[in-house]
Amino acid sequence: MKIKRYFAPTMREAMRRVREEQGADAVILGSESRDGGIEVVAAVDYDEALLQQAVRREPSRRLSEAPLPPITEDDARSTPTSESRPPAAPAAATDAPPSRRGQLIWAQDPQLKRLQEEMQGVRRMLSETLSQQTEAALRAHPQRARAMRSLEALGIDHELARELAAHVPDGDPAKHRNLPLSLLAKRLKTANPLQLARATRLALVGPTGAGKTTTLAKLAAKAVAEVGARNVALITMDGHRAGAEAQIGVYARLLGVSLRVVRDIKELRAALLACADCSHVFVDTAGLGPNDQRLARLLPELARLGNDPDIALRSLLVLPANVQRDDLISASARFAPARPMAVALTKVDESTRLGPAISALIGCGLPLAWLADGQGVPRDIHRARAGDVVMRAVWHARDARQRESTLERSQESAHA
Ligand SMILES: Nc1nc2c(ncn2[C@@H]2O[C@H](COP(=O)(O)OP(=O)(O)OP(=O)(O)O)[C@@H](O)[C@H]2O)c(=O)[nH]1
Ligand SMILES: [Mg+2]
Repeated sequence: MKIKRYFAPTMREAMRRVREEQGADAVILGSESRDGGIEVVAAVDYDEALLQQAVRREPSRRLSEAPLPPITEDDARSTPTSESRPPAAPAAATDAPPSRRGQLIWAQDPQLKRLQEEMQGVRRMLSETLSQQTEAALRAHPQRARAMRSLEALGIDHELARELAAHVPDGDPAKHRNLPLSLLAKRLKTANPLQLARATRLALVGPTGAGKTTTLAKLAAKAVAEVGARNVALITMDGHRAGAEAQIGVYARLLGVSLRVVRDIKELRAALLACADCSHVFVDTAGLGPNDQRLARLLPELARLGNDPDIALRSLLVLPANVQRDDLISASARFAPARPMAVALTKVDESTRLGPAISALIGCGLPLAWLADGQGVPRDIHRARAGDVVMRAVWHARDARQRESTLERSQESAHA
């Protein structure tokens, strides 16, 4: 570990010097205001075991020697308070032999916890101040303010709307009228058609009732139209819930394709190998609640089947558009262990505003592959194109506004 002290007139300048000399991996061990400037102690090749060993030698100095997480640009703008300022790590730590035995659990140290909470408070305060400043700057700029309003009217998340509106330049407002929408379309990732076409072994995962089985039937019907029923097979992992097997059984019969029911990942693997002659295989998974341990076990196992070259199973995350952005974000995090290649957004027809779903997709970074807008199989499914999705969001918002004003008018006339 190399420890070095930096003295600069401001924290920002000190951080710049640390980064210049020690690079982005430098860990800030402490900072202190003195002699009209800031002293920062930073280390590279930092080994927590070395530091902990030194701490065990001098228990009374334990907290003060605790390392802080790397400081961000935002933190660098703050001046350390006397309470949140740990002094530098001891030079003795540098020559201690590495050891991990009897490791101190830093996160459980109550004083360190308090320090972390203070740091988070400062960070929150800084980011709020910055966002208020940015907001004020945006509001003072009529075109950006208009852009923000138009994005928020679609249901786009406030932060994202602000970020996009900041790119609207000065000048002729008529020229930039559609710019916010095209900026939004650019941010929305859509699935690569080639990758989608190559994903011929596809498992549909997603929250309960999201539309997995219906979407599977739609995709299978498309495949049947392309390659014929003999080359398409369905597998379901949802054999135990009442009516689940019957539901997919109806689709299999209507499409004239084979259906296998499997109980676990081992049987799924065998079934996929048994379908080697089929060019397209679709796997339906059971709707399991967020706290169901079977879901936690299943998802990484599906991802592992993707690594097996004989199987190459891919996952498609099915998410309903008619729920809140936060629900979609938490669902995408919950299903991340399956490593989904893309998203099928269902129930678009039931969603009054598409902005929350678009914001969630941009937030989670998964590409959008399909839009489903009804129960019709296979009619109500469409390949997602960013421009079309944004235009649909505009129509939905317009319809929602019209419905709201009709409702207001009818309420007014009822009161008259
Ligand atoms: N309006 C509308 N309804 C849909 C859409 N997709 C699915 N549904 C309906 O949503 C309900 C649930 O669909 P399923 O396909 O059974 O959902 P699932 O994810 O398989 O459900 P579980 O297996 O119970 O988790 C059914 O009534 C579907 O007809 C859609 O795009 N629009
Ligand atoms: Mg289902």
